[in-house]
Amino acid sequence: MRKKIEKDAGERMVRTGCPSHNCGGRCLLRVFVKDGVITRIEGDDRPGDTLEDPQLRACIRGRGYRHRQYHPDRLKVPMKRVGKRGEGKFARISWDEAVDRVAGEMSRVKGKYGNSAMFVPYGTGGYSQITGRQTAQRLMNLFGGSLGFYNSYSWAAIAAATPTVYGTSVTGNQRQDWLNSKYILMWSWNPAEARDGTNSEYFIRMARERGARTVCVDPRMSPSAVSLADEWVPIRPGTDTAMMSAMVHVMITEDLCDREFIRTHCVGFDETQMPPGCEGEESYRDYILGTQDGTPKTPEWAERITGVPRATIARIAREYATTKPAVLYQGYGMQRRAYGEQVVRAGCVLAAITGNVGIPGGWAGGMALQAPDGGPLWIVFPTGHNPVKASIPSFLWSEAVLRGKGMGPEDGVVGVDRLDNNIKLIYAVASNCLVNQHANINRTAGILRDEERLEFLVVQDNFLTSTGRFADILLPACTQFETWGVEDGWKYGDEVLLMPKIVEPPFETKSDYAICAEIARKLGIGEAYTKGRDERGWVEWALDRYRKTRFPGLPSLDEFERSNAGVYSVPVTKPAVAFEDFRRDPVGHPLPTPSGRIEIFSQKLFDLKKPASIPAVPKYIQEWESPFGPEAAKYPLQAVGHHGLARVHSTLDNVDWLNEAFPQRLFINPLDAGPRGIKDGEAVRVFNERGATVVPCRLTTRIMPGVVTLPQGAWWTPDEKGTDRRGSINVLTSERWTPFAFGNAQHTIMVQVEKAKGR
Ligand SMILES: Nc1nc2c(c(=O)[nH]1)N[C@H]1C(S)=C(S)[C@@H](COP(=O)(O)OP(=O)(O)OC[C@H]3O[C@@H](n4cnc5c(=O)[nH]c(N)nc54)[C@H](O)[C@@H]3O)O[C@H]1N2
Ligand SMILES: Nc1nc2c(c(=O)[nH]1)N[C@H]1C(S)=C(S)[C@@H](COP(=O)(O)OP(=O)(O)OC[C@H]3O[C@@H](n4cnc5c(=O)[nH]c(N)nc54)[C@H](O)[C@@H]3O)O[C@H]1N2
Ligand code: SF4
Ligand SMILES: [Mo]
Repeated sequence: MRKKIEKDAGERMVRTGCPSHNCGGRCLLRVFVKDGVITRIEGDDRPGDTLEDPQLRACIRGRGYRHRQYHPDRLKVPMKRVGKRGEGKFARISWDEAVDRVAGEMSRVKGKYGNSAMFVPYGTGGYSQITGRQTAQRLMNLFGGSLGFYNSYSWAAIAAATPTVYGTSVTGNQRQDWLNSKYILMWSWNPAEARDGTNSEYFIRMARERGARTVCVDPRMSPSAVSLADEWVPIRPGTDTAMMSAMVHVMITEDLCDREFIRTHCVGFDETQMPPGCEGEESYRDYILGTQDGTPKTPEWAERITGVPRATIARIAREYATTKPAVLYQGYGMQRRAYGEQVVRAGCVLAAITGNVGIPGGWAGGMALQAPDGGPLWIVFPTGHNPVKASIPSFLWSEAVLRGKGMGPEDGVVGVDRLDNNIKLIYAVASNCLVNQHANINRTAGILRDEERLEFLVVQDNFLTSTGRFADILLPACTQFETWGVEDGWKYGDEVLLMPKIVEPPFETKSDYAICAEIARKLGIGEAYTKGRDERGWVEWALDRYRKTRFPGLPSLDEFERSNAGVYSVPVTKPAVAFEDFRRDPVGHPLPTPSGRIEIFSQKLFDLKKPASIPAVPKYIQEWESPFGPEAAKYPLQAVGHHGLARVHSTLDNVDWLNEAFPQRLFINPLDAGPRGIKDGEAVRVFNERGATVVPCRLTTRIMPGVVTLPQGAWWTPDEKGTDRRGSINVLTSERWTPFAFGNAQHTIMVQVEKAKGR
């Protein structure tokens, strides 16, 4: 059947990287085109699918992409706001007028306030190098710069906490090495649903076939728990550090730690190895045994907090400590939470004290960028130098709109002592992070509505998103099938995927690059912006870079295009193992930490003198919204907004196929639904003091009692009373950030659920 389609007269097939939009993967698609229209999308067909170089098999989102590509609601022409900001009323304008207006506002704001009043926010929709936010960042940088940001909505706590233990985030072995493992703890990790590198779930499956036992620790019986795990351990969200601490308690009392490795490779485990000047301070062992605080972190203690039976905790501790080599993989859900730094550090410490660091089949935990050099994610479209030195944590942009001037280190500001401006102009490209994906939508919408506070907002997207509704100028970007791009792996793998322009941009849409280049021309910096290159020219530039720095065998762009291979990959024959040298010779190959060793006790954190929120050893700290706090009286249920299969964040929420397969639902346990009189499929109202959403529910024992979940990313759709009608989790989430990383803690919230009145 497939062959027949391929042979259709006039039809051509193009292999390309999936547009993917920060979906956690990078897959190969075969796109069939007839008469300038995409008619069908299929997956990787490369022969010789091996463990060393597996096919990059597409998921339903990539395969169903046609219904995004040809969606009737695509933005077609430039528009300007005609109603009040946020009302969503727009009128068509010409490209000339749109470009004039954006360039004019950039010049005005620069003249009145200076460059530091402008901002290009976090936004991950365009991930093919020559698309997305970096095109606007280059424009800004050439125009004198804009307020910068650091960290991400994905990995803030894990990326900040991992180096406090290891001095680096490159703590991951290449994934083929999982096949050497005998025991894999998938902690808050769900690669069968929330992709974490194309093929991660495949390698886990292969490891199991070779005898590894796999355990999933997650409040949800996630698709990974169902399809990849031998055991599901439901855990109360935000309490993982308590379970990990109790596991250490078992290991200490039953003498299961790798004492020799601790002695030679770690600091701060016990009183014999405290950093100079900290000799009398609480060591990790002290914390676990309760020598100073009087609370031994026993499995009994942890059972009350985590809901995991003490016997299970003790058994998992024994299994992990004795079945070697073992992997404790940390997903990002557990760190997108209050005090998310602690669980990351605790997981790394477990790996260290069991001696699983630096050995084949082991795993150091934490951020786990791919050894030996951090893997992909390291060449991007050149945004150039940002002359504005100030930078804020990505999540704190709304604070910088409200009260930027004067914000300093206590708000995570780096590069300057204090910000000299509030944000006055935002240029959002491929970002729904101003509204939909940011926390506390009702609050954020209020901030954005104020036209005196934020003076100008330009949004560049494929659709009229909830962020777009607040735009003063809306610019229609074409999709990634309609321009040139290039991709590397998301986090793992050694591939380069070519994304040739497959069809023409429809209506008046243009590529992100072309739009920014026009604005640059208007501002008199057109030449500097393009350097004479078009989108294809920049792809050629990127391939040259990859060839020089990582992939000497990478073909030229012409060859690559002619071959229609779509992907260039380097087989992994000997998977790299992080910290191998350090393991062998800790003195000759010290870690880039202050002590050169694995820092179970961090003097750097100790010196911050915030022991209650940033302790020097990893500790369980009750979250600021918790079933154990007073807030639970009104809002007794913990709510998580997990990353579901149907979407990439808010992208693809409007695709009918995906909606049909995975309708937006609140997942709730029958034990919580029953007393509330809620039946399966009924509409429920989920609310707290920040907002409310009405959405149908799914009763399921695949989520533990006391916890509900609503897949993140549904488009905020408020009714006339302000109640969201689509199940958008961020009407409920909090803008409060984590203490050390200044990261988003969007998974930490308490809510109440009731039967919806009326419809
Ligand atoms: N299908 C799909 N895949 C994606 C994405 C997508 O939008 N859709 N997004 C991609 C991106 S950008 C990212 S950053 C990653 C995100 O990847 P993650 O952040 O790892 O994804 P989450 O779904 O937030 O969390 C993973 C799991 O942790 C569980 N969890 C939540 N809180 C806790 C907790 O306190 N303890 C424990 N033990 N488990 C907890 C959730 O139930 C979930 O099953 O995914 C990538 N992959
Ligand atoms: N409650 C809660 N909130 C979360 C999370 C969570 O777990 N829970 N996860 C967080 C995480 S990990 C992330 S990464 C963020 C993601 O947040 P965002 O980076 O904002 O991602 P999306 O919501 O997918 O929005 C991307 C936008 O880019 C547009 N787009 C796609 N391709 C292109 C293109 O080529 N050009 C242009 N101009 N536009 C394009 C899409 O239409 C879409 O509107 O969300 C965060 N928000
Ligand atoms: S995992 Fe991502 S890159 Fe792969 S097909 Fe799905 S959406 Fe595309
Ligand atoms: Mo993310």
